[in-house]
Amino acid sequence: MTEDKTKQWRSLAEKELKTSPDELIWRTPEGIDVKPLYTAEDLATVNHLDTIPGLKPFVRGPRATMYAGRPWTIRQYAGFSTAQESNAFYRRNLAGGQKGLSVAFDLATHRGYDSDHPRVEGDVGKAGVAIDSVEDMKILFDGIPLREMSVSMTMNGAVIPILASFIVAGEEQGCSRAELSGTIQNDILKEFMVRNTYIYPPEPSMRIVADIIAYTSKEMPRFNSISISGYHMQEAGATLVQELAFTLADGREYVRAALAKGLDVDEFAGRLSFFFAIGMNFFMEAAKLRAARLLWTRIMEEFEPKKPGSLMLRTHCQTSGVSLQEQDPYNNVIRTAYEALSAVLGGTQSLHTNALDEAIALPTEFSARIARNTQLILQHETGITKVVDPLAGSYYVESLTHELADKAWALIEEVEAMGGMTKAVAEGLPKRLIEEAATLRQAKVDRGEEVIVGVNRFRLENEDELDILAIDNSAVRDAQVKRLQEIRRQRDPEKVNVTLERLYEFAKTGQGNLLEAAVEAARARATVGEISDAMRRAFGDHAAIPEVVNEIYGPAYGDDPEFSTIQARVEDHARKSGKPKILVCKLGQDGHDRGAKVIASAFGDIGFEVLAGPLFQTPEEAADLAIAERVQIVGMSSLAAGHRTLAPQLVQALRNKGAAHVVVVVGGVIPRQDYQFLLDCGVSAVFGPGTNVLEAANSIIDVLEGKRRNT
Ligand code: MLC
Ligand code: 5AD
Repeated sequence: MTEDKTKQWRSLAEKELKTSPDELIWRTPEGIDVKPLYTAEDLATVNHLDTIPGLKPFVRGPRATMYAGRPWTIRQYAGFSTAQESNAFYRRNLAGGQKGLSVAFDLATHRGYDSDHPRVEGDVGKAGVAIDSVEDMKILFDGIPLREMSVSMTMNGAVIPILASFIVAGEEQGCSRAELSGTIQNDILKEFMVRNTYIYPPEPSMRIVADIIAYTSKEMPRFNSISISGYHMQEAGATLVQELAFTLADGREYVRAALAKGLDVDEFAGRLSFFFAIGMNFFMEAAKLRAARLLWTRIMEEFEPKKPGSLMLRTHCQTSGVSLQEQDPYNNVIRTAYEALSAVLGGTQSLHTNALDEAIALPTEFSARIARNTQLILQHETGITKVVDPLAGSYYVESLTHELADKAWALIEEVEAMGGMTKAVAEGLPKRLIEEAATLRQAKVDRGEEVIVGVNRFRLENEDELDILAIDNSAVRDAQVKRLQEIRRQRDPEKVNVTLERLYEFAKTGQGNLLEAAVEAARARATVGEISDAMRRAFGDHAAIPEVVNEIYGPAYGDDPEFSTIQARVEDHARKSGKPKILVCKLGQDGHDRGAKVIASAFGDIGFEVLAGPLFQTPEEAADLAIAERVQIVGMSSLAAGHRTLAPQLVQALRNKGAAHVVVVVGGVIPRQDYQFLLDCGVSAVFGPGTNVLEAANSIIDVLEGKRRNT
């Protein structure tokens, strides 16, 4: 468009609007100003336009033919209860058109505890499948030929015992490790930042990552050694620029760790893979994937690989969990469909579409089918697979691709100036930035500035109850404990000891490959917990210090009377009865702490005295802390379904210790079906998904002032 035409457009627009079209500019959380009109002029400085798919810098896709040659892999992340139940679920899903597997493990497994460990009582079989040994792993893949099926395993903390058990299960199924195809997440840096299923301190954890890359690059040529993940950053509240930048900076750090092992870059780079979230900002998400490929090529060129495949970013995507809501849950099908379309327009290699009951529970047979069908319909009915990168050349999308890449690159350089991602993580930079973004967003949602249909606008008067998947975790635990006892009875203890000692020596001395040693231990039927403990002895446990950002939530309200009213109420309460003090705690192995952090931060701004408890407490430990710190309220945040076990235990622990006066409230992913149960157990209020923070603060003051016993 010529300058003249642009001028003409501005004047037309002004006439329509009766104000400047600049008023329509949308400033996104990324700090990108999205204009109402893009033209060829916006592409003048964009230099990636003349590229083709399959060739560097791969903006248009890693493959020449993309979905026209082979559609993306429909790979639904799933796992719950026992290995038998998950296996049956997988088989039904595969029969229904799913193409690859993606295993979700329970949190006990993630954190390297066997199911009979006292710290994991509320977690066994809840957020994923319980796997204690090779025997469980064999059941998990019973009747699923591992030679043919590519299997992703989301595992980071206990990555050594899990990958070792998988390798042995493959062998015992008659599939050599060289034939195994799939992906192991093995991305520890983002665990320290946002996901929190780490076990060991950062340094030995980075060695584990490098040992796995070294082992798989030599022994398992079809296996992706890592899935460098931004997904959890976005889930924790990161902007797309932060997600992009920190993920790629993590990738660069892993490449350096592998090179430090003496590997040649071309030996392993082609098997690095990525994982991104796809949220509701439709075009920007597609542009993000295009920008990610562009930037990864730029980063990898520094290492001067010879193989083109070493420059290529291949990724899995998952539609956004946080974008889905408890309220009016069928809306989630629509959200997920748009997000899936965006992922596909961005050129993902593999995709998980979330189920409509995401905000409440794990998928049921029904919700999993609808989620899967969302992809099947995209692949088979829309014609979208027939053309490669159909958004190429769009003024808007190309411009966004360029701008996201620029902004992310600046942040990557910032990380580099700090000495790389391990240092940036140790100094807490990414975590802080992400938590600030999360808190800011919560304020925007609470104020209604960001619209969520069915939650802060167009809310239903009455909601129908949804059938959800309930897991009886004591039954799962009993079954697991039985099998553990059987394994311990049948195995050769001498062999177990010898292999575990060898692993310990490798861990202690820095010599040898940890995965190689763990494969021997797993073959001797050492359990996930025992293999993890052998390394714990050498490495120790990592304990993070909880920090809370402040002055983000309050200022986002400016002088909005809604905020000042509750602030004044809390002040008034403080004058009469002392400043209300709340312990925000996380119990069990549930490390999803975005909600807890946002609450801690917002409540601080509102006028509460806030104490953020450490992760992974037992109910007893939280009660002790509450008493020692003389809090009036304990707010338990639960996102991993442990609330039915852990909340009553917390109430009981406080009572046993003579602190029945301490008010317990529970927030997070709590199905409505469980509210009455929790209230009957002595919980004073329950705050489900979509709760407005100011309303929650108000109800807590109500409870303290005896005006209300529950919500
Ligand atoms: C692909 N192929 C083609 C082609 N497209 N061949 C010819 N023409 C085309 N157009 C080939 C590829 O080269 C490859 O072979 C094979 O087909 C498979 O394609 P792919 O693109 O590699 O797909 P896939 O095997 O599905 O691998 C995708 C991946 C991988 C590289 C992104 O890492 C993956 O599956 N990741 C999934 C991760 C995951 O499920 N994570 C869940 C996280 S949930 P070859 O021989 O080259 O391999 C989570 C939540 C939580 O984290 O917190 O708990
Ligand atoms: N089964 C299916 N989906 C799961 N998720 C987490 N655990 C499971 C599971 N066991 C999905 C949810 C969540 C994201 C991290 O992964 O969508 O938001």
